[in-house]
Amino acid sequence: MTDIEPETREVTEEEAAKILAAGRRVLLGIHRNPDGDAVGSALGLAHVLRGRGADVTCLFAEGVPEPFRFLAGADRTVREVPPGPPFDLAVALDCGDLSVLPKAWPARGRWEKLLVIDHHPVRRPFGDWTCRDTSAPCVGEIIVRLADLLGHELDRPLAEAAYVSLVMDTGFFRYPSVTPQAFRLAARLLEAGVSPWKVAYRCDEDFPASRLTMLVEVLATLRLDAAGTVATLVVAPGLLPRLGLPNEYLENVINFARGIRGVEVAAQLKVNDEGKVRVSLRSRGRVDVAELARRHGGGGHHNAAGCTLEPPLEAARERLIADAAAAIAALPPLGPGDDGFFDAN
Ligand SMILES: [Mn+2]
Repeated sequence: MTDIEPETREVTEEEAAKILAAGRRVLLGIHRNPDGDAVGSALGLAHVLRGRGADVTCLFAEGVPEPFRFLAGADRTVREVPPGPPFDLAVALDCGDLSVLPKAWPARGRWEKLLVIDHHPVRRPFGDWTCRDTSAPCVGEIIVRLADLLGHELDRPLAEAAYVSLVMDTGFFRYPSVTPQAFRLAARLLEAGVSPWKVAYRCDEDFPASRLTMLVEVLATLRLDAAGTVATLVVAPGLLPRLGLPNEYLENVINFARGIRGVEVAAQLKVNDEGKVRVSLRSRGRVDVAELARRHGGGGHHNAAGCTLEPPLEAARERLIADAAAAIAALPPLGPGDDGFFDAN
């Protein structure tokens, strides 16, 4: 899909709710390499719209990642859009850029209007309308507010989906994106029947043994550069298929690299299905890795971002290390008594 919409109009949540309320045949889509927020926000919104009688197609081109398959509606997603009349409304969730939509996303013509619901700071908004709250820790939070506006009672299927969004995008309430409002939302979700241990267990503590084999192999690729301020990890080509392990189990492995004392920027590189080098970036807080990612056509948040580089992998690694080292060198020096801890959203 190449039809970027320069005429994107920012809409309020009230307007977005009206747009959603008018949708009869609705297509929901999420970004590639879907994470818990993408999955939770899409399944939560699908549940709300179906409750209103809309005909909802939930496009998960890569299927539902194993840890999130317990969510209601996970079994009603499709990998490609079935033939049929055009959708009157398409909704893209948790997508900061057009390029993160999957290849299976249909071109305009299969849908009439596109609403983007997102929380990423962006440079190139797309779609006919965007409903964006960069202060929301997850898109799931926006979905709950939209459900409130639509008069949908916060029931357990919606609450569980939103809770998955919330915990997965905040690292279980770790990150600076966590606000008092996020905890108020969490309280409402628990009151609606969410079991925090069930979600933590399904999402984080229920994996095949081969995940640990993968961890051993990936962590063995650790390289520290720029006086120990840049850490890189590489996922060897073919590693995951060899172990029979889906992509989602790579999630958060990079945090081990970021956690090394002295590291400001961590990067994890992996050759994707198209032969490009997919890079995940994490910052301890002083460096804006979203800015680093944008330089290579990617994007994300201050502390967590991603981009795609040309192969070969080792050359991409060197380029990234040089970029990250330059960004770190440009940081203002630490003041006396400053240990470098930085709390930025
Ligand atoms: Mn998100």
